[in-house]
Amino acid sequence: MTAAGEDENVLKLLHTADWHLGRRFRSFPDDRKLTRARLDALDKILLLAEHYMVHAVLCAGDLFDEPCPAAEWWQEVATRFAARAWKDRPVFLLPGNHDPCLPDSVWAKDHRFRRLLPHWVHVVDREDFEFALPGNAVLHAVPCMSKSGANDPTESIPRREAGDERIRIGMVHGSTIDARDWQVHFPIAAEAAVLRGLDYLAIGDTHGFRFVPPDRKVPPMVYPGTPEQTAFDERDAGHVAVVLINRQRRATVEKVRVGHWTWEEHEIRDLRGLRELRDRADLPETVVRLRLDLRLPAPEYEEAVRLLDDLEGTSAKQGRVGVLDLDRLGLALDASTIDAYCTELSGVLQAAVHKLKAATLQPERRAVAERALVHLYRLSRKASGCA
Ligand SMILES: [Mn+2]
Repeated sequence: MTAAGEDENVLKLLHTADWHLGRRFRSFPDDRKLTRARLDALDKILLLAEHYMVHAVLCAGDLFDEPCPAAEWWQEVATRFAARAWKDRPVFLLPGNHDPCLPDSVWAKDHRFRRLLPHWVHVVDREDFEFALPGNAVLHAVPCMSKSGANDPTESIPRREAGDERIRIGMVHGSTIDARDWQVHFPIAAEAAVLRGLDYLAIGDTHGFRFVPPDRKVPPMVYPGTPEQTAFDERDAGHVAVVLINRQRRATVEKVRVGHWTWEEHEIRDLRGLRELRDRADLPETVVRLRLDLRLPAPEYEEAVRLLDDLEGTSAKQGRVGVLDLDRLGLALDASTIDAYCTELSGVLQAAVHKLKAATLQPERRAVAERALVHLYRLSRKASGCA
């Protein structure tokens, strides 16, 4: 039996990080969809905060991709905050290593961004930042003041004093010891939450949702990861953490999906794989890197080209994939059987087929020769009346 009210949550937080607003994705032909999606994620986060009726929103750094982002980014952020009629739900914005609190940065006290923010949005612009939260709780947050550093930011958080029964929340940005990324900036000790006497430590930097260390859930040290994935190698990106803390100061963490885009890499080695990919219903919300290792006889080659056009789109029609990084060079014509498909051509053109077939064996001429053979194949099909 638990005493009445023991399990009641007295503090609810939404913890997010690594928005990377303004980031470009130049390897994609239409990268603006991904760039804009980052602001849409902010809207979803704010709606989620209302849905869960959290007491505060913690934004643990790298909110902008650089310390001096273009005006369109900070103006939009300010507009989106100002659109919420929040009074008793403070938001805390922490500068990270991508967007450190430099004198000329967006976080500077005299920057227009600061003046556009509603009064309940607080920029953590000093190392001894402290803020009282409901439920007899306190937030200690430590910003990045430079792009790199060797100090553990949690060392700036005071340890729990004897007799201090408050819920203590920390927020920092940096790498933890077990981070896969070994170019470590602002290293954070895996035991920091225990050492500082924190009941929850909100961290930012790593883009996948993660507990640190993975097997310790109390007190939790959490990376929510980026709300909208930024690269193919990120695991478990696209979330925020909703944190519920009860009277006994015990925090439970719920991982909540907010990301719109799913990122996938595919290496296709047969036509069936390409057909299956084309027929998937979730492609509009998917970022696909597609590599091909296909050598096909003329009819299948033609089908593969049609499938790739469906996926990528043409001038006349929208592609099925939301954002596609496609390298068609991995699609090759198997020219060994081409004669059998070119029987309707005139003698002159059949001679051309033979010459081109030989040319496909020379690496530097292969691509051009294959394209020409495909044209001749189409001609032959037309002549046979089945085009
Ligand atoms: Mn970072």
